[in-house]
Amino acid sequence: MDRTFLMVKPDGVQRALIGEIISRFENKGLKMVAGKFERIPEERVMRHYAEHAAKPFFPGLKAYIMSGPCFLMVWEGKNVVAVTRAMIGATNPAEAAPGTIRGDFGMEIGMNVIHGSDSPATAEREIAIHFAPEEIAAYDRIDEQYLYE
Ligand code: D4T
Repeated sequence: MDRTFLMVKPDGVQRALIGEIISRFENKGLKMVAGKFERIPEERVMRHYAEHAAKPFFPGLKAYIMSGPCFLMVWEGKNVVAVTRAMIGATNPAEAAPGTIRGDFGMEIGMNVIHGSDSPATAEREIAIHFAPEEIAAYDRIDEQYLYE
């Protein structure tokens, strides 16, 4: 089954949105297979956002991600990367469609509540940065026969 890396960012944690966000993905039919609550160490923030390291917004992005604990997760499901990106919405919450997580819960690009991997290759890279293989617990959900044809 496909996997993705999702993370409730420090604003989402402080605004007590972890439960709401998990519920949306659970209700959709996706399956959480790993989760942990932590302040992400600088070294992993740098690896995670390596592609943005030279960009002008990077210092602010790094300070924001390290400003408090995040909730990091691995989720499974058919086409989970595309499905979760659609549920998360546009990068800028001001432009994100209503009904998406950023559209419903955010105001500005620098506080956009949640991260989701943007491709299967990115997902594999990000999962490897944040989780050891033994932290990921594969299991069957009892409703899977009514979620997938
Ligand atoms: P993430 O990676 O956080 O899920 O966001 P996206 O995949 O939707 O967007 P991104 O990689 O282009 O941006 C990463 C991160 O940087 C912040 N950001 C981005 C910002 O603060 N200012 C900006 O101008 C941009 C482009 C928001 C998300």
